[in-house]
Amino acid sequence: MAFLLSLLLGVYLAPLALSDLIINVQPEVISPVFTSQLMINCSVTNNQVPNIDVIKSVSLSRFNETIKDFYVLLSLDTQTFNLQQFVQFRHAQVSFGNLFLSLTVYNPVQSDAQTYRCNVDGDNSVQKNVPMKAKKEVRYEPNVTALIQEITRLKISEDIEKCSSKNVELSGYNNIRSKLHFVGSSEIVKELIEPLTVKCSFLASNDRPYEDSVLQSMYILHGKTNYTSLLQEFQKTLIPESCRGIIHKKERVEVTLASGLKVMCDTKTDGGGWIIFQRRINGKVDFYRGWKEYRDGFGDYNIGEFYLGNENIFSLTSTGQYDLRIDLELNNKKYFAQYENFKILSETEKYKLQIGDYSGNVGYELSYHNNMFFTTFDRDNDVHSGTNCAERCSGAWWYRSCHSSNLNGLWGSTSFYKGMNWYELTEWSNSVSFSEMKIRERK
Ligand SMILES: [Ca+2]
Repeated sequence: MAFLLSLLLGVYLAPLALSDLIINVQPEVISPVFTSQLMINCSVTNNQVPNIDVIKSVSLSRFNETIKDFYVLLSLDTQTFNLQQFVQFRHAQVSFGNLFLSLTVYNPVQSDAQTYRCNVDGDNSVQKNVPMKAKKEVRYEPNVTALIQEITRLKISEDIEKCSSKNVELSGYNNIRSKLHFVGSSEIVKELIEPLTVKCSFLASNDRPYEDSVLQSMYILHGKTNYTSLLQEFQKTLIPESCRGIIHKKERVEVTLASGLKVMCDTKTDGGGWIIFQRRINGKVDFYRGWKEYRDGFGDYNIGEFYLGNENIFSLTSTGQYDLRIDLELNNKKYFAQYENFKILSETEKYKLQIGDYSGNVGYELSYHNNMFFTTFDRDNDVHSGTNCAERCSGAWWYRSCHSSNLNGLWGSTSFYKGMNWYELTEWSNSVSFSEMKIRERK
């Protein structure tokens, strides 16, 4: 039925379709940098034009500013197919056929940006040499911004299918100054004046070091998009979702995530990409605190000691699968424990700890605390009746009855049960001298 309908429509519409003289220019705007060719095409549709029965010639003219008139570039005698060329182009190609004429100018210059005109000349039953004209203007865009220059450089240096490994620095924008290290593939979808698209994987870095990031792909548009809005796009893309992909020469770097949460990333350990949520390196921050502070977080990135807050840890781990890594030091030796599938539940579930399989070299001293609630001196959620373990152990933890690890305990303490204990390493009467607890989303 649909076929029949379209057939009927086609038959019905065909006589209504207007035959015409058409002029096409591609592109309509030329620029010294991007335009490698300009094509002007004259054609007559359906082999006829109104009021002309016999077409005798098709010609192409161009406006000349000096004489303020059109002058003929090419003329085709449609009876003999004899083509006359009145102007010699340095780099151009002419093609013609049954009632069409086409001129392609390579590397057009500013003087090629003019109004072009197609002429058809012929006879009808009452009149001879009836003219018909169609005009189109080619405009010139000399304004090449710094960015477009960079794109051009990129375009020149690239390997059509592959992005070059050359570093490309976007200049002219003080806050960004991104360096693009292209490693992926690139595709220029449409060049010239059409929006230009470059698609690549690359590492971008800028003056705000924590926003260094690896980007998977990127689209650069120019033409109707102006410079500023393009760079805002840039900026937006540079805000990371997590510590994954943050590449930086500093091993610990503060990053504001897309969620607005400011975190410290471990960019080095086991390939980096870790969000650190607990860090103790110098004892300058008091970790003996209550429920609300452990919920919301405390400490200072500049001092280097902090707890990111249970609410934040819950938010982060409530979507996706995370590994937990604990890095410890004692007597200048480094140790680590790692757990798969780490998460903590919400506040209504008392930030219950959930961890999976252990690996590492310092013992699974957190396993004892699996499925325990978080306890602070002002919120006793442990299973030790008659005792608040946080109070007894001078910390805040997922205490059971009470602990085999106590990394929020007293800095440097050798008092039984109260220090930063990790039983296999310190037993209950010594403290580690460095602690970092960090999470990384599984790929
Ligand atoms: Ca208790």
